[in-house]
Amino acid sequence: MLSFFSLTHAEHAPSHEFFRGQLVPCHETPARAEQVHQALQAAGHRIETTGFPDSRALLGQVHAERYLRFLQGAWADWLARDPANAARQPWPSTWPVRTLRSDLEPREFSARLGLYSFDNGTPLSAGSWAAAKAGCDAALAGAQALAGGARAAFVASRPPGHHAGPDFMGGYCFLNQAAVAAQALRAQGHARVAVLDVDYHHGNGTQAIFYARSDVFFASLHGDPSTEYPFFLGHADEEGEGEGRGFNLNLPLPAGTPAERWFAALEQACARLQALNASALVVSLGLDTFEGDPISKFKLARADFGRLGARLAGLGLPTLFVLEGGYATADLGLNAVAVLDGFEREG
Ligand code: OKP
Ligand code: ZN
Repeated sequence: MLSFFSLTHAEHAPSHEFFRGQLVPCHETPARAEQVHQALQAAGHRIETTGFPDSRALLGQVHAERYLRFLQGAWADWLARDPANAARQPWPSTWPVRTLRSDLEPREFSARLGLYSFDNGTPLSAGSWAAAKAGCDAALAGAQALAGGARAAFVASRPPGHHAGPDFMGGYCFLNQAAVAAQALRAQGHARVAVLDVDYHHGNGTQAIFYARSDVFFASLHGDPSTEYPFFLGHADEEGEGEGRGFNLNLPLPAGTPAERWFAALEQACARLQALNASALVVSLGLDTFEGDPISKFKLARADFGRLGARLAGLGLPTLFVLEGGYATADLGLNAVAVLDGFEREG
């Protein structure tokens, strides 16, 4: 399958994250993308690494301008506060939760970081903007490949994007690559685009971006947010609002869910997507549903990823896969290739 991979991902390389009460080495590492890149090459997939179009205009359609301005300048602002910050990671410390104002942008850097974050689990580094933006450019290149007649394409980007909402980062995500891809497909003339999110974690950012829209249907299979991250969105009663009512489908599943039950939920998502007549599909391809994932609790095996790819090919839609999570780094590339090979076998 034609794949799009920007080497710029490596510029996003923070060292530590907060995890279960401690600072630990980041789970979301450059090595993840390297593994995927190597596995794609070894399996003979064609990989484009340069010459991607600029997604900046599309970014302005899925993210707020003031958030984009903040994120693009964040590292320079952090250094301006103290040059020694080059060796430190910034963290938010104050968040504008209920009763506090989020219409104003404080001047203090850590306060702005809190304004534009929903967790303290999204470490920023010097190249975070560059890496996330390059991933969006790759997503646009992938969408253009579909417009050019490709049956499917894979965007092997990192950091992931599905937790990034209109004006916030979180869950290792800064810019929403899948949302950019969906928006690009809309601009190509697809009247309704489906985003199917199969990452272990609910794609709260993507849901938020499209929640009031009927032209982009969002469906997600994920760990039940009553116990699993991101906790505050992803419940079954979230069905969309206004024009978007009926165009959001959450299928939360308990931690520990085995493959058969997961595939039954996938059938529900596929049925809705077909009933709604989507003409193009973006798959937020999180591979942290793998049984060996260190931070997630579903039980998919490598062969299940092939089955997933084959099932999605059966929908018969132009399909863009966008990499999201997946932290069993040594298996990540093979799991990604299993999805793509399963798709090509069937499609
Ligand atoms: C990103 B993706 C919070 C630690 C929790 C959040 C997991 C983000 C997963 N201090 N980590 O959906 O794979
Ligand atoms: Zn995830």
